Amino acid sequence: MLAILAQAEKTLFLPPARSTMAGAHDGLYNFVLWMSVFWLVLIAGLLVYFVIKYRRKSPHDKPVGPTHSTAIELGWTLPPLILVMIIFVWGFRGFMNMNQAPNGAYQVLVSASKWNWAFTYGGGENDGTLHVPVNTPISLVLTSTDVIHSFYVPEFRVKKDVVPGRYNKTWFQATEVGEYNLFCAEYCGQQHSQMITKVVVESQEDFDAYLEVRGRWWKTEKPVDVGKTVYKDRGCAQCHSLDGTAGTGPTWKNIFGDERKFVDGSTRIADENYIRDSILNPGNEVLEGYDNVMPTFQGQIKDPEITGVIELLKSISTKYDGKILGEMPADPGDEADGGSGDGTQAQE
Ligand code: HEC
Ligand SMILES: [Cu+2]
Repeated sequence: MLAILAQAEKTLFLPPARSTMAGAHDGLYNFVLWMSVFWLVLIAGLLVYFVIKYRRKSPHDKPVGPTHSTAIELGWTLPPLILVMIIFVWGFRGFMNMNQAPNGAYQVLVSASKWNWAFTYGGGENDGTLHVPVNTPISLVLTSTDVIHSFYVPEFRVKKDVVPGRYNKTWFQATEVGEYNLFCAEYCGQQHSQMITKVVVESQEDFDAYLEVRGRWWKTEKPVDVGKTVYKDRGCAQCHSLDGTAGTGPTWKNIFGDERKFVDGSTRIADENYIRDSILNPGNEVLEGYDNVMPTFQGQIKDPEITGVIELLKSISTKYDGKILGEMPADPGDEADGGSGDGTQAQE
């Protein structure tokens, strides 16, 4: 959190404007701000001036009541009316523009859940950070799997609620290559403040290359590393630790091969299918001592990613003594045990 604050460009007013919408947004904001300052100074100044000028100077000083003045009444009615109409028309046009993506905008599906973001692109590629090409209108279709979240990128001046059971829409067009913070701007539970990811704005070529890799990234990594990437990028790390520390969810250390106990009293050995079920239907078997708060990853996570998580869990469990996919041939020089962690159990 502090690191994010420190790296933000320091400015008294709005963060740097990095989308096509930001200019109009800031123009209206500054107009309202400076107009308010103008009236505040004028009115407060007149107030002080009148208090001094018309103060009661002696006990016999009796005020004369005000009389009617059409000119003054029109003077305090018409200019405010005109100013408010200017703000209304200006704001309404901006609002319509923010809600109407241009034709042909590139569409990204945004799925929010406690407490991470998932982005799905046209070819079914998905990721936990949002990549977009620069100078291209991006239309977002947003939905939530649990509670209300809100998609917020300050530099783009885009904020849209993400509501379960419906699709909200918004759009933006980034104007500069770079990385920007994406926040959840709707309090959504314990780890709301950690629900942060990045928007990576890149050239069209870099974006195409990114999508190409993203469509098959698990083929280029060992399953255990795929598992580690899933752990980080899909937000599993928000609730699960790898080192034995308990969090919102159980640690992943030493669960593979263990007998798990559920709130209804039943038990099950944590094998491959158990892990798969836990990820796709987390509500079916809720572990004893934990709340049923894990979001489902059905439709978001691909089979090779689940395999990756399974291999990762094997690699950090002393209760598992078998092979780890892709690990054995990878360390021929290492006399250890293929990564099961304690060096006593692998007998392959
Ligand atoms: C919001 C917190 C949260 C997030 C995010 C989360 N989980 Fe969980 N997870 C839990 C909780 C709580 C439990 C225990 C309750 C239950 O069984 O549903 C659990 C249980 C599990 C279990 C069973 C563990 C055991 O000890 O038997 C697995 C496997 C699992 N999660 C995998 C994942 C994966 C993979 C991800 C990321 C793709 C993930 N979880 C993301 C909270 C979370
Ligand atoms: Cu949220």
